[in-house]
Amino acid sequence: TDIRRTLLEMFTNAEGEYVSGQRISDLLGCSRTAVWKHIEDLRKEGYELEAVRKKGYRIVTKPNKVSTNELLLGLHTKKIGQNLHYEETVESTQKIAHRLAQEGAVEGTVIVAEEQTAGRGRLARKWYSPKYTGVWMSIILRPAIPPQHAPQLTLLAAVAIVQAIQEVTNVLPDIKWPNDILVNNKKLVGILTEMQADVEQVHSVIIGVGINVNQKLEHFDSDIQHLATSLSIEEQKEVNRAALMQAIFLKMESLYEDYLENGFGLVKHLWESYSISIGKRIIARTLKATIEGHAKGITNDGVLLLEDDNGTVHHIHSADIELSSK
Ligand code: BTX
Repeated sequence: TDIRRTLLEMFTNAEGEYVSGQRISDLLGCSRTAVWKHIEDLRKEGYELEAVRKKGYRIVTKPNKVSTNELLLGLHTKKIGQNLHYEETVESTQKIAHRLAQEGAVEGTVIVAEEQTAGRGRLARKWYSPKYTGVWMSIILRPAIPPQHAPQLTLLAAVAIVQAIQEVTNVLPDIKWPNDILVNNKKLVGILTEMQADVEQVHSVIIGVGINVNQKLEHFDSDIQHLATSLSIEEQKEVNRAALMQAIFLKMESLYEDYLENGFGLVKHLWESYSISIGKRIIARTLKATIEGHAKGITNDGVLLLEDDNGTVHHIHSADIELSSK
């Protein structure tokens, strides 16, 4: 696989021009026959390679996949994304992440799939994850923090994703507490943070990220068509999923390093700056009650502070919120 990566790097640098078989075999230090075999392997992975006598090989199209090769090529993180588990079809990447975390997977391990057949949201809701159209991944972190701080990592992930989207596309998303990323009030991203912990200490935090990237409106199931959107709907062109994921890994790693060193301050500040709900009048529906009032901000634990009309400040740990029309 190292050889294959070098080969891909070579073709990528050639930017669609031919690379001669001789040059490849010199650079890889293997025979022309071995080169041909590696080319065949790449073809099996979905790369379309053209071979022309006396000119050599050139890459015509890359597969529309977020395979390990695509993700590792040019990835400049230290940890996040460096250990990758790639699958075509899974029930849920969260499920695999839980198992791998238990088995001792290193920090920064990412599980990515082209499709999820039982992708999940919060409270046992469903997350639609159709094939080749989105980013469906779970990231394993192992911060030495108490369990009640784990929600901070949801907010950290949200900030990293917004920044990455702004870098890779022209879309300017908003964050809705606690875990939604919206464009024009439609859901673009869902984040689901789960953890393995005892009372005092987190063992692992598993951040599940679902991003609608290249779906067209008609790809969405009818029950979410009115409330969902994708990057390509907003951009009106296809977006490279691997490039987006790489940008997320980079942003996330730098925020995470700062978080471990200096605490939640920077993430909190950035998160509040991207949030559409803070400073507004909102309605929060918790499992027990519906509360309307002014969203004052978030605490250091990522808890939403909601002041009702009697001046009572409620600490909201989990709820669905919407902007109030009053
Ligand atoms: P949530 O509970 O906030 O949102 C779930 C709700 O969002 C659903 O009830 C539905 O209304 C709507 N919805 C479902 N699918 C989509 C979609 N593709 N786009 C927009 N809206 C949708 C959000 O939960 C957390 C989702 C995390 C998903 C990731 S994907 C990788 C990882 N694996 C896994 O099983 N879950 C996470």
